[in-house]
Amino acid sequence: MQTSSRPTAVFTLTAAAMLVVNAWPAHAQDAQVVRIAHAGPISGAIAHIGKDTENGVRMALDDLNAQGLVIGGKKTKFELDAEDDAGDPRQATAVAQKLCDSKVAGVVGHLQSGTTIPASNIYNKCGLPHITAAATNPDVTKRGYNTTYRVIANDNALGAALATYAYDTLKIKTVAVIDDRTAYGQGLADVFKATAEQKGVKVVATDYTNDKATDFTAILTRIKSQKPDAIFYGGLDAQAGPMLRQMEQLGLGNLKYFGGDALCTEKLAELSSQSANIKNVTCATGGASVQKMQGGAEWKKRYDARFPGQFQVYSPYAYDATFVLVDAMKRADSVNPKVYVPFISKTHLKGVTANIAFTPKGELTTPAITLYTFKNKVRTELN
Ligand code: ABU
Repeated sequence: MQTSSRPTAVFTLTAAAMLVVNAWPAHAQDAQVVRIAHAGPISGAIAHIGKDTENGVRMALDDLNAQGLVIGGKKTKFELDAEDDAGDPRQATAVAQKLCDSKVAGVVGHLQSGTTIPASNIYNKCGLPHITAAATNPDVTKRGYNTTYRVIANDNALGAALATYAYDTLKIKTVAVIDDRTAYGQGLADVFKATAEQKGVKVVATDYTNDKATDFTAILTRIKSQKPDAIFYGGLDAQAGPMLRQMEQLGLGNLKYFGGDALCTEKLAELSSQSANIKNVTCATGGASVQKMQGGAEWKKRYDARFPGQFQVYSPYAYDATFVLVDAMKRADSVNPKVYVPFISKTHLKGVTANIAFTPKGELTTPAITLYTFKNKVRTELN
């Protein structure tokens, strides 16, 4: 507001109130608070993964606030709006609507494919951009919404890399495939199966569970009779942990075990009750290992100091996703989604995880994959 428009000596009640507002120091009038949301499961069986991802956003907002950014001529302070979708598609759409209505400036989320896909329709309708740091089903970006982006490799890359390693390196000839019937688990299992079969691996059994199950003895007993070399599991660490333990108990501790990023967590050994079977795991994540990320080692040191023992997988991607949103705001010189959304597709950002640029559909232009196993019960990079 221009100084010349300030009232000076008019003593009606309205004018007096205006005087108070306009008497604020100029720098305070030029400040704005911008809310960025994280949406993911902060309760339930994979709350540890959701919390890690939320931590990434929190750390990014602290770092951005330390920069004292001025956007649209206003000193900008970012605040986190932390939302729990409990890993439930219906709760996720309710969260998405709430974030649209409350006019946050952008969203990092959701974490799971089954929550991200329905939520993305709502964000697109209200023009609110969201960037997932974790949901890997290819369908997340299939509709080509200009409000949906992903900063991690998708399941086409993860499933194919795992099947190729199983056949080419570990010489697996037969495999049993289990999935949890989620958009992620089923989709990843389908890609693994298709690539494995193409290579000549025989799929001797397919079976299903769900993302709440804890007892897999019936499935594993059925699979045992087929004598596979390996099991592929499309699902989360909350199921993979007990499954690995039960495999050992049923005499299947000699089988190789494959899975994607959602079971490739620091917590898998603990969830398997420290099963010796964890050494048979090969899992894949959709990016470089944190030690090999361009800013990873220094970033991880800061993360561990701030959130001791909480690192799982996705926090560096969530950190970068937050920076992608704010980088677009800076280039647009606006925190209004309607103004800055078109700038996201033109991102060229040197992130912690990688140099980030997007395809027209909102996927990374150069996604990477890393394979891991567990040595001495610690997640250890293979390639
Ligand atoms: N990418 C693993 C996280 C779970 C999901 O995509 O559903």
